[in-house]
Amino acid sequence: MTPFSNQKRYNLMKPPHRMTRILPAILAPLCFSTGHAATVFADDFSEPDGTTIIGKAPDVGSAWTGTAPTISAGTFDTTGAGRAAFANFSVALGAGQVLTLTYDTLLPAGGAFFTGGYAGVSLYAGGSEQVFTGDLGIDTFWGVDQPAVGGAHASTDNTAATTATLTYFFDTGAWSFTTLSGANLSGTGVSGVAFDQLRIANGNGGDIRVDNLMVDISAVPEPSAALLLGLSAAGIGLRRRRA
Ligand SMILES: [Ca+2]
Ligand SMILES: [Ca+2]
Repeated sequence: MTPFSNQKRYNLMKPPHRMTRILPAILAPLCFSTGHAATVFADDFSEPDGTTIIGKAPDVGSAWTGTAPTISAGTFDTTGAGRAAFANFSVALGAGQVLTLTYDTLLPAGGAFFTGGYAGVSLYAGGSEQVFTGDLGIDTFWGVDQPAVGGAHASTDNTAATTATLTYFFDTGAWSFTTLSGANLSGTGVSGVAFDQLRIANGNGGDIRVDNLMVDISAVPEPSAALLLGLSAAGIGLRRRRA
C-alpha cells in the first residue's frame, strides 16, 4: 500500500512554482548590471616566513611603506613594538560607489588582541586617517573611530579570531561594521570621502594579526535607474494606447 493518494503523488512530483524558475532569470541580469565589483587592494601575506613586508608588493595595490614586521605563518602579526604600515589602492573610491573592507584576524603570537593599546586596520584619504577598525585601545572590544564614521563606536565583541567587514557609501556617508563573531555597528558619517590608502598599525601593548586583507569598490545600485525604466515603459504603454 502506498501512503499517498494519486493527487498527493502528483503534487510531490510537480515542478516548482513557475515564479521560482522565472525570478532568477529576471534577477540575474539585474545583479550583473549593478555588480561591477573591483578589487582595489588585496594581500594574503602568502610569502615565506621572514619575508620583509615593507617594499613588498601586495596581490593588488601598491607596495607597502612605513614600518612592519616580517611575514609570520602567512599573516601580518604586529606582535612587538608599535608600527604603522601603509599601502595605496589601485583606484580611489568615487561618486556612486560603495567600498567594502574585509580581513581575517587571528590571535597575535605575543598574546591577546584586546589588551593594552590600540591595534587595527584604518582607511585613509589624501594622507589622513578617516576610519579606524579594530581595538580602539580605550575599550577592550571591536570598534570603529575617526571622522568618516562620526567618531568612536564600540561593540561588545572581543573575539580575537574572526572576520571583520566595513562598508562605506561615498554618496551618503552610510557605513556599517560587522564581525563574524557578533559586532554589528552602523551609522551615517561624513559623505564624499575618497578613500585611497589603508594602514595596519598598533600602539605599544596592543597587537593585531591580519590575514586576507581586501578592499573592493563597486557601483551602488541606483533606484532612480530602475524607476526611469519603469516610467519609460509606462510611457510606451500610454503611446500605444493613444495610437
Ligand atoms: Ca599573496
Ligand atoms: Ca595568509
